[in-house]
Formats: sequence, structure tokens, C-alpha cells
Amino acid sequence: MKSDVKPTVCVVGLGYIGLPTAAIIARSGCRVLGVDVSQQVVDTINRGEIHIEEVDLDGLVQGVVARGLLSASTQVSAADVFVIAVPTPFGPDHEPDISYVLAAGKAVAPVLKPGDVVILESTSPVGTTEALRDMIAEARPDLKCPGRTSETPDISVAYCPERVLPGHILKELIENDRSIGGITPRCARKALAFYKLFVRGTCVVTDSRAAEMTKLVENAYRDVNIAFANELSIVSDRMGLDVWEVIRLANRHPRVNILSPGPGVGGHCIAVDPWFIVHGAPEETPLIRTARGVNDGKMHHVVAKADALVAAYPGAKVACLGLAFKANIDDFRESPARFVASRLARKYGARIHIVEPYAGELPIEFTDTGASLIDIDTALEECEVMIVLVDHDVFRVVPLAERAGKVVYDTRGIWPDHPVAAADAPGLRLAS
Ligand code: SAJ
Repeated sequence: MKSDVKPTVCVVGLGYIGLPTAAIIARSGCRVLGVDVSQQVVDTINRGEIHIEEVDLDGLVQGVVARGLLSASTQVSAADVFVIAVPTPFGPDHEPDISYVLAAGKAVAPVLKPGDVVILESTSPVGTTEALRDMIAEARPDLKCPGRTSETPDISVAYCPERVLPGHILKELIENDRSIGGITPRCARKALAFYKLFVRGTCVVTDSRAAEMTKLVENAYRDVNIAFANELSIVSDRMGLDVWEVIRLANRHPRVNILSPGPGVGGHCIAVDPWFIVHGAPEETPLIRTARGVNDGKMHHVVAKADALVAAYPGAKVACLGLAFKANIDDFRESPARFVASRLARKYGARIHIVEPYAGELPIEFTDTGASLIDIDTALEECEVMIVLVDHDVFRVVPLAERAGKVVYDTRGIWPDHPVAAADAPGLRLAS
């Protein structure tokens, strides 16, 4: 990679991370080929359109495709830098599945040439970057690979995880600090030079294993802290306390910052990545494992409590507010809200009304349940019971006057002003 010429880049995997990354790199002036196994995804992007929702991504992709800086294909082509952003799911026993990473390595290996840089961005168990390097070394014995030669290697291999928040991806891709983990220090320097082309945050150089663990630790840290909040909510319930009040007061301590309880932890990162640490050190991770159990358990706690509430108001119309895995996004995958709402729909059928401003129709599991999708105004006019599952802004701003007579189960704490009353009185708020 010569410093005065922009490298050509191949991004493998055009999902929630790969596509925004490819578009941002293209905007920096590099010619980018995006590769995906789905012909439909490739066709969509080549039309200048997008297949995922992310703030401002549509205009960005349209622009870089129109300028000829980004194109897509199902086939990998020669480039100077390869960025791999493919899924790393887990199996039935929570064991990490790195087969997509290795498949990407296999696809990239035949087109590699001396001087190329291969960067893995997918969240990965410790050692995956070395496994990727080994896979390339086996496929290309003609190339000297880093860590496997005493001479100057022909290629560089590094691990550089993303840490962007859905809904803020384009901003955070540029502004967040990054860990750049090389198989060798030379690999890290090569990857660093690439990220400097489009990242404004500080890029901190380390080795690939430390960078892999850092990514897992960040999400496990958040999971453990959310678990603490969720456990507090269940304890407060048991003791007849308002958990939101307790957390608000505790957080006035200068060194206490408790996160928010909710109906459980959703998304594809925080509920998954801690298992990669547990799998790597099963005997040494009781806390991380327990946190996962607490957060999954919270989902079932909410189902039981919502079920009891709906049963206690026979004949009442019930509104479930939100299906997304968190506020203000249209991502319904791995969503605790969706889990809770679908359980209620299956049991109570047409009494259940779903309000989800980010959905055009209900997900498949609601088919034939009798549940319906309505807007927030209809819910406020017609439903006596409201179960808040997602803290979308559009719900948060509903004034007390419009919901004063409702029975509310607020799993997100968005309506702290809602009156708490005796269990059989209207205007009840269940707090956690
Ligand atoms: N949640 C709570 N209470 C809270 C915060 C979150 O219940 O106080 C819930 C959310 O409702 C949601 C889940 O946790 O269901 C995860 O949401 P999130 O906003 O904490 O995180 P994600 O999954 O959208 O993104 C995370 C981020 N990681 C960290 O904040 C450490 C992001 O920076 C990562 O890039 C992303 O995972 C990833 O791709 O790994």
C-alpha cells in the first residue's frame, strides 16, 4: 500500500457493519468492492439502494455508487486491503461459530498479492485472527505469512473490531476510537495506516489477541451492568419498591452509575459476545455467565408479570408498546419486546394490540394470533392496559393527561409520573 495512492478495498460481508463501513471507506476516496453471498443484496447496492435501515445510509450509498466508488459483487476480486465483516454466531451450546470468517478467508486467499492487508472486523473469539492467518497460509503456501516466517512477511493480517451503536453507525464509525490489533507490530502499523484514511478517533495499536478480547470485554461489561439493573428491578418488585426511584437516587452518588432495567437484553452483540469469553474460560467466568442468565431470566419475569396483568383485567384491550430490541430503531431481531408481545398475542389473541411505529406489519410469529398492529393514538383512545416494552421517543413524550386512567406496566421506566395505585384501581403503574 503506497502512502500517496489510495488503496483499493474489498469489504466481505455487506450487513449492518460491512455496508456502512464500505460506504464510509468509499466516501474517503478509495475504490471499494463490496462482496456478499446474497445476489439480492448485491443487486440492491448496485442500484444505489440499501437493504438495511440506518440513519443517513441511503443517501451515502446512493452517492458513492453514483460516483463509481462503491460497487458490489458475489465474487471477491483483487484489492490492496480486505476487510472481513461477516457474522460470528454461536451454536446450540453457545460455542462460537467462526465458519463464516474462515469461509471469507478462503475466498480472499486466491487473489492475495504481496503487500496486501487483511483485516478482520467481526466480533470473534480470541485466536480467530490467527486461525484466519493459518487458513490463508495453507491456501497460499507461496506467500510468507506474519508470525509464520522469520523474514519480512508478504501480507499483513490484523484484527480491528467495530464498536458502533446501531442508529449512530455513520457518526461512530468515524469518531470512535479503535483498537488495531496486528498479528505482528508491522501488521498493526499497516492496518493503522488504512484506518487513518477515514477514522478521526484515536487508533490504538495492540496485538490481535488483545484486540479480540477487548471487543468481547466491552460488550460483556455492558451485559454485566445491565444484569445488575435487571436484578435490582426484580428485587425491588419483591420488596414493593420503585426501582426507577431507587436507581435515580443511587446515581446521585458521584461514583455510582447504574444502567436501566428493561425487558431483557436484545440485539446481536451484547447477548452473544459474553458467551465467547465463557466458552474460552468456562471455569473462570461465573459472573459473566450469571449475568447472561439474569438478563435472559428478566425476559421471562416480564412475560409472567404481563400475563398476570392481562389476566387480571379480563376483556380489557391491551396495547404492547414496541417490538424493536431498543429505542428508536427498526431492528426487531433478538428482541425481548418481541418475545414478550408474541407470548401475550399467542395466549390472548385479539385483545392484544401492538404499537410499533417502525414496523409496517407484524412479524411472522403473530400470524393467526388475532393480534393487530395499531398506532399510538388508537392505543391511547381504545386500550385500557398499556405494557411499555420499548422506550421509543414517540412513547416517551405521551403526556400524563392522555394516559392518566390507564393501567400501565412500564418495563422501561419512561413514565415515572404515572400514578401508582392499589392493584385493583385504575391508573396503576407497575414499575419493573
Ligand atoms: N439495554 C438495557 N438497559 C440499558 C442499556 C441497554 O436494557 O441500560 C438493552 C437494550 O434495550 C438492548 C440491549 O440492552 O436490548 C443492547 O443495547 P445497547 O444499546 O446497549 O447495545 P447494542 O447491542 O445496540 O450495541 C452494542 C454496543 N456496545 C457497547 O455499548 C459496549 C456497541 O457499541 C457495539 O458496537 C455493538 O454492541 C456491537 O456491534 O458489538
